[in-house]
Amino acid sequence: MESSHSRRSFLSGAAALGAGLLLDACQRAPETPAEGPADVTLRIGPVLVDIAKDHTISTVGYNGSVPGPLIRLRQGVPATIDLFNDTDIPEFVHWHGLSVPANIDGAEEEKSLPVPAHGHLRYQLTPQPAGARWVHSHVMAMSDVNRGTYTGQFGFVYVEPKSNPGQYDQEIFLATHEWEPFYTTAEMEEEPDAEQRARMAAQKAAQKPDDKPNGWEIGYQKFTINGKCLGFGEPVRVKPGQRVLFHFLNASATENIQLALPGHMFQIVALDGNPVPHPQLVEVLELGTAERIDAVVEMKTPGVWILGTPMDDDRRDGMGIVVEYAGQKGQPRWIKPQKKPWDYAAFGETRTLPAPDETIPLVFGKINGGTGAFNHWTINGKSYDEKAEPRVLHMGKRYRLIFDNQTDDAHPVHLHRNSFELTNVHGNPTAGVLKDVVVLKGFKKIEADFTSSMEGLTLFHCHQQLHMDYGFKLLFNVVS
Ligand SMILES: [Cu+2]
Repeated sequence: MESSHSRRSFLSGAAALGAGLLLDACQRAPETPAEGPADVTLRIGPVLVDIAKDHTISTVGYNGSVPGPLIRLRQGVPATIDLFNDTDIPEFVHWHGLSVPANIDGAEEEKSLPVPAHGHLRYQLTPQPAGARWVHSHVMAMSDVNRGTYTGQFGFVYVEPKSNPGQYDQEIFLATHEWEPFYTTAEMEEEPDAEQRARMAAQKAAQKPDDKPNGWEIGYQKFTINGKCLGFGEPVRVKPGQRVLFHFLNASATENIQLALPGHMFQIVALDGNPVPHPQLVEVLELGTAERIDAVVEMKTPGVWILGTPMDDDRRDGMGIVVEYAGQKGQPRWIKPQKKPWDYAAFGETRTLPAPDETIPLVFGKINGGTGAFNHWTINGKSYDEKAEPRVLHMGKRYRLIFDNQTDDAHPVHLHRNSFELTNVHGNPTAGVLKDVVVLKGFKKIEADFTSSMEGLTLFHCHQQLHMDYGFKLLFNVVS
């Protein structure tokens, strides 16, 4: 799925379609023919992925490939979507980062239409906003690490803007994913800063003797970019002097990652598909689960390089891809990058934002599961309860979400069907950075504003699958 400026053939009919088609959820048996060809067809089914030499993963994917096909849509141009499910379980196909009605957003909590087991679902979708979006399974996995985002059900959705600046010579889509998950008691924590250390010590001091220890975490055996371990797939082929636009997607179920390309800097132009006010040059990218980064790299250090994670073990287990300049040979090189904290606010601007109409504090908590069990997660003291009434929000009102992480874990939190504007990151005011996922590191606070222009159920949750499955969800209902 690397590159291609041309649109895929299955989209050729998109422009010709009128906007008059209504939602048509046939949900009939697959043998019932759909009327007219669809612009996008996704078939959910078993797939074998050759991730390395003599190493094949058996999973579920879209259209027999992992990642699924690159879906190019045009901003504001309605597209007919056909979803087929060749598996034995109902699926939800979530359009991540797109503003679509709740019934086609692909989340059970929002009462979206499922793709029935061995069934079919057809509807029309108007792609908004432009930029790097993606599609993935949104089923709960709970203790079954062969479901939901642990599988190969993910793919890029690129919504082409009405006008494209196109300041690049080559466009490359790269999606990371991990395989062969296992339960572990090891916590993968970054080195804490002074504030985090103090908060951890205070939390430890407040522990009672009968408090349970940390429950299960997830580890992985294999790491891939575009379904291949480092060195197994085709390299990214570049020429000296080229400007290459990389679209990165962290399609992990649970991991927040870093990526670097020795000898090169990333000019970050968009976060979660949205252009940033202040593009910055960075050496190391940081992507929480479900985040996207668009970055331009000037190819001016000829050689054969590893674009990969700075985590030596994970890179050895596959997290990387070779970048090869034309005419260059030899072993791909890796140089450890400098450590520098990731700062969303570096891409923002200083501008006074309108005061919100309402402020919504969201305090994240953890209830340790204990040995051999799962931790539970809370928002404002409560785990998700499907019987609880959703919190009512009003269309057109500006809401300020105050994410307050009172745990030592990092949480990539996601709001469905909307983008939010970061207004404060770790105490520093900012503006202009629009995202749909933001990572709350241990004990950190971030504020973000959003104004919903669409009514209906809107899910907020941690994108770490294990956290989402065990309570880290909250449902809003936007009314006019
Ligand atoms: Cu989380």
